[in-house]
Amino acid sequence: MGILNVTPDSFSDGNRYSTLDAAVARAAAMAAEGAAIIDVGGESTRPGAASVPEAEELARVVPVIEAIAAASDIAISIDTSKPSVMAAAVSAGACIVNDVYALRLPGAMSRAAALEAGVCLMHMQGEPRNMQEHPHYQDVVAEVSGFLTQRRDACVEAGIARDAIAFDPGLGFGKGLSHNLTLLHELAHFAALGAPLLVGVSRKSFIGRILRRPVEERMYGGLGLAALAVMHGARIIRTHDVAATRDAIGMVDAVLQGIGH
Ligand code: 7PJ
Repeated sequence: MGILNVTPDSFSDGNRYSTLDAAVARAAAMAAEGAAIIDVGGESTRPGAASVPEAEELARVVPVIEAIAAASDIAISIDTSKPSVMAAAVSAGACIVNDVYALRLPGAMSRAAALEAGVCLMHMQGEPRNMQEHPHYQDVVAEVSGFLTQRRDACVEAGIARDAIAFDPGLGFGKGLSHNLTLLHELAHFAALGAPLLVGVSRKSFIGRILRRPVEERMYGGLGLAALAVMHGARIIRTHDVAATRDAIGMVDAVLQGIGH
């Protein structure tokens, strides 16, 4: 899953048309590098980020999704928590709803069910504005997996197909360093919950804390974790660095598949 952030700061000059062109070109480049899914996001969920008004989020993501869908048949996911954005994105050509709130906002779950989209349920403690202030768990693996399976049960109850649901432990979302490392160490537990497991570590700050690297120097650390995640059963890796990630996980996959024997 290649990350396509469509926020004014992610493409240099902030002009809507050049931003659209740049976003579509970036999606095409990630597809050529071997992405299977393009994850389009118009609201930053980084720690401390403010929320974006609905009209602004729609204006950012809908034209980009329409343009990608017109140019290719790659799967498109929409990284949003707002029911209206989910609906507009699916109308524009997205087929997956990737929600860091796991469909907890009012109306989100029923909307996702009505859209018949795939959904990714991610765990987050708190909300982006304050989630890194005091992350706290008794047993992070049990609490995150309990949350995900409860959300899945609620989704199935709401009419979402069980096999349309993926899980994500939400690395960096209301987690301290030791929580992130524990979740990665215990990933096989999440893979065994019976939903495809999505993992996003690309450029995240806990990599920077361990390796003492600024954001632009975290790719190798992320590749190590992507390989670890696939080794322990992850099926989807969300990344900014598609070509490098494909090679890293391609080798892990070859070992797991026993290619060459
Ligand atoms: C994730 C995400 C993630 C899923 C972001 C960033 C912050 N969606 N959206 N999983 N992260 N499913 O890329 O650093 O880890 S935005």
